[in-house]
Amino acid sequence: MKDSVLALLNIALLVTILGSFFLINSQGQLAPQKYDPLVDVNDDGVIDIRDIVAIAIHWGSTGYPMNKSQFVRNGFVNEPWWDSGWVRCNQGYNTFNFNRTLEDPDSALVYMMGKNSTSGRPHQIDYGGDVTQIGNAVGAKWQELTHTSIIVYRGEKDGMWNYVRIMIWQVS
Ligand SMILES: [Ca+2]
Repeated sequence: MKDSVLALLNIALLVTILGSFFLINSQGQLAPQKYDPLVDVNDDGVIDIRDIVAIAIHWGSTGYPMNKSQFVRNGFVNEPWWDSGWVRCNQGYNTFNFNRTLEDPDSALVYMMGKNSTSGRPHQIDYGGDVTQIGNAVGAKWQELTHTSIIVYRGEKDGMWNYVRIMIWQVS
């Protein structure tokens, strides 16, 4: 009796899963769902049958769970701890202050992009400064990350880093 109830539940679950593949939007077309990394079991960037197969192979196994949603929240998938947005960057030294305190600058990941204009495309041309130029004349680099600020040095003759966007993740 118990086995037949479980079998019925498994069939109901299978029907629900298969039915979700065929969600139809108001135009009568298959409605693509927003990518959710939590259901991308094999982490290949696609939600497909391979993810379902991976689950099916391990169906019924037990062990210590990993809180994947917590992992994703603390990783790079979600918003950074601080995001400067696109801000003007002058030639020479620029100090950008955070609106809160960075817990541990020694365990932070800093990502910086540049643009030559507000409508330009993001780049990292001469990221870190072109050391072949006297005094790092072109490019930009960040330095002196503290609990409350970061400094960006932009080359005195640089024309590509008029705007910067700095994103920081706390990785502990
Ligand atoms: Ca996948």
